[in-house]
Amino acid sequence: MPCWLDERLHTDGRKKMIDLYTWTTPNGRKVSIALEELGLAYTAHAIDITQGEQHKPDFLTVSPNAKIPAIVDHDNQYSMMESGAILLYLSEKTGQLMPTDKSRYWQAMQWLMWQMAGPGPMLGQVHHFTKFNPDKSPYAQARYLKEGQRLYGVLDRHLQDRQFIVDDYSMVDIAVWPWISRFEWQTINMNDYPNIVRWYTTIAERPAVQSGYQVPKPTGSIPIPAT
Ligand SMILES: N[C@@H](CCC(=O)N[C@@H](CS)C(=O)NCC(=O)O)C(=O)O
Repeated sequence: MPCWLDERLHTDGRKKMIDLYTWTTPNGRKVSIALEELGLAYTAHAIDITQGEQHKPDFLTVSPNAKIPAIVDHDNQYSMMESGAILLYLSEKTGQLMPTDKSRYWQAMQWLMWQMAGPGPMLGQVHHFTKFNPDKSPYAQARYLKEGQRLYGVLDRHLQDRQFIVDDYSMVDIAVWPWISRFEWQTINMNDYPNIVRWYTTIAERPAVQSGYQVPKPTGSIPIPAT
């Protein structure tokens, strides 16, 4: 059973260690997938960002920037926003999913920062200008799609001779993967990125990814490119 589907309390009455505040988006799924991979018991709270719930005062005490995801760890009362920081925190807490070798660690950090500064915000703009903008803006649509395609190209070349982004499967793959899972919204032709398809479909088969993808509510199966 996925960790988040359990009752809020353990059978002995203890409160679960981590509260996760999230929605069915790439940044939210990074953290639910990481929690599933690590097997940490958590309670998922849906913050429906389409209804403005991210602006409610209670949520702002956990996430002052009014965005999901955020966590509270009842082990130490840490409260954190920003998905990259949360992934690094969970890795340090458990000693898993980041390289231990120093040079590999910094390689991983480099690609994590790339995700946070590149695919995250840029593909987010692609979603808005190609899918949601009711007025259509050819300039904005072309600008962000071109940058999105460029970032796909960077990742595809990097994966040419690697199974995962840095050595073994890590927080870096977990950070990038949910953004690629929106390739249909992004109107990306996955046939142009065969190394990404191989990497993406391998990760999509992981049970923890399949569970974490459906948090905080089921949204249908993971999109798989028809190549
Ligand atoms: N840099 C932040 C970005 C978080 C973010 O943009 N979250 C989006 C959902 S993916 C959100 O909460 N949007 C609501 C809003 O902008 O009002 C992170 O990685 O956690």
